[in-house]
Amino acid sequence: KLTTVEEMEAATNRLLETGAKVGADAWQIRVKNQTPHCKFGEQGICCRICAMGPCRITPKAPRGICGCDAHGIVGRNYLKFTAGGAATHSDHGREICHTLYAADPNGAYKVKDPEKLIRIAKEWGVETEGKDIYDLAHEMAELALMEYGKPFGVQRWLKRAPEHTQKLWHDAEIEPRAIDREVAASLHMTHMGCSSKPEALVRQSLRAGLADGWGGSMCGTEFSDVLFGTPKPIDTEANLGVMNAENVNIVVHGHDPSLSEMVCEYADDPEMIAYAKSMGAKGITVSGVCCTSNEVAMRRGIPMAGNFLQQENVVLTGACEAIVVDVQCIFPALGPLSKCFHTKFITTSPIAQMPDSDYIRFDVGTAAEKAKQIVMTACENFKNRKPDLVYIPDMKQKATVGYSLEALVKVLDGVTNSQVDVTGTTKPLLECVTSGVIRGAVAMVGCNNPKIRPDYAHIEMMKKLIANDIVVVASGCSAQAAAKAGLMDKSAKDLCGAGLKRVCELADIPPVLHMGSCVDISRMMILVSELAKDSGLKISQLPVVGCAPEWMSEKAVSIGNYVVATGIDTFLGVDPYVSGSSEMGEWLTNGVRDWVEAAYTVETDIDKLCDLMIERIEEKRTAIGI
Ligand code: BF8
Ligand code: SF4
Repeated sequence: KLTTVEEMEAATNRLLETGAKVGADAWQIRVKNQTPHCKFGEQGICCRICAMGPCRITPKAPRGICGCDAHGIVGRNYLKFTAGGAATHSDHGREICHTLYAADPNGAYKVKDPEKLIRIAKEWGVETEGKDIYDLAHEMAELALMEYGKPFGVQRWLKRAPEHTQKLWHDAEIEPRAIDREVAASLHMTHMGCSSKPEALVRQSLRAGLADGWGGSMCGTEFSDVLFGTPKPIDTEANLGVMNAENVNIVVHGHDPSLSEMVCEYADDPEMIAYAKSMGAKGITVSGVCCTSNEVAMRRGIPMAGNFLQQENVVLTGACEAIVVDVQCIFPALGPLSKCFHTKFITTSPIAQMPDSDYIRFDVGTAAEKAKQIVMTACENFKNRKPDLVYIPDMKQKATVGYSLEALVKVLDGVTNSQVDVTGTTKPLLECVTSGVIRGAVAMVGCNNPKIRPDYAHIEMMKKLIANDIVVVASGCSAQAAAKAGLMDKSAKDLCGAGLKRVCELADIPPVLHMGSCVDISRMMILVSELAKDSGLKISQLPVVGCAPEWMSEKAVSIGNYVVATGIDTFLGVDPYVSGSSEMGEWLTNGVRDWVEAAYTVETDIDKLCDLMIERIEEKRTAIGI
């Protein structure tokens, strides 16, 4: 039985009652104070990039002081939005490269997947024969770091794309060069007195997005796998019920697995468990929030406490000894909120420093000792719990997660009826699609946003898609919404159409496949590239679409741009502040198709959005005669 959004909301309301008792603020309250939002901001027609402004576009004032019109202002804002996201994902990827550079057989960080490292090294033309694996790791890390600032050439990873796609990128002049260069060029273009032509701003948005998805994020994903292991299917659980009232609860939140992996490692250490017991607890439970949760769930089976808009709920249980964060998507609200409870809000990164937190600076050199310090701090905090404030909603679902591309190819080998040797490729999946057993695939990604009933869009759309024999691959907070509902439990096959149900049974998989965190959308880009190469079709011809129904972050805009630029039609449930410019709307929903064979659809009615995706998938099937 699925957990419904209504049940999740009832649990949240019960937690908000605890919050009210201790005078806690909550996003549900703040959103009311912020509504209605500023109309200029919503439409993207406010400019404050120079000190002659801010300028706002109205019928009486159709141009800013410099003469820029609504299209230029909306376009610049959109490019800045993208650049913020590309910088963020890519900097996360860079941190992973630095961790790889510091990998040491006797240190905190080891190479857990040497085969994958060697595979990538060969792909990059690096000599591997007779080389010590750690020497190779350091050499590869340095090469990857050079991708961020190299003066000449384009991203190495682009070669993974089908030739046709590479040609489209080349012809449209959107092949990403050095990752940092695309971010810097975007900020240069949006400076006062540079670009105000929508076409140019959209083109650079695609390019900066590609620098993320086919650059920084791909570094993040691939080298995280090398360091921490390539995910394989693993069982876990999801929703607040994974927290344990009798244990020390440590919640890891953020994105970079360098921190969370170490915290998990030490929380599992017998010495630390004994320490927790000495403090009166029965043990230690680590659970996760947001993408860091996806990372450790996929590699260790660490349970998922919740997604983005559930982060405050973790503290509201009154049973969280420490919420340990690194970077991105962390509410500053956690500071004051933790002060209403005994919870320690532990920040660890110079990139994300917040008031009312305990700052335990974490770096690669001191990772082990800092992780131990964090776990001990949490244990020592157990005695400060206020028992009358403890309430953990009894709500969780089983989930099987960990479908990296490598794992996915392996499980689908079991599905093929073909006589030809197709194992180790995407051909079994293609066979299911061409025969119509599966109609197509949707990549469901992205956040929660109070503008959409939280998790509702993710869950309802997924239910409808799988009932229509459309397989769903999910990442980020969308994946967690699915897991919380029960859609990543293998028994969810009973909600599928007959074809998809059969595939789930044969391959022993759930119908919604967990592909990881948001940087792992790079895995999806490789998957579609392989599907295109194995089928001889263009990526844009595959019956595959992308969807971010509840997105909120700059990263999501960057993702949208690289997904579209890779040839995949992308459906958004929240407008990216472009409604103030008809020209920008036209470029994003239509014009870009001439360059990359795909475009955006924005539709805030979730039912309609889902129907549009199903229609698009069927249109694509018809077009290739399947
Ligand atoms: O990178 S889905 S709320 S956690 S931005 Fe953030 Fe959005 Fe969640 Fe991960 Ni992605
Ligand atoms: Fe106004 Fe132009 Fe300055 Fe923007 S760049 S704030 S539109 S004067």
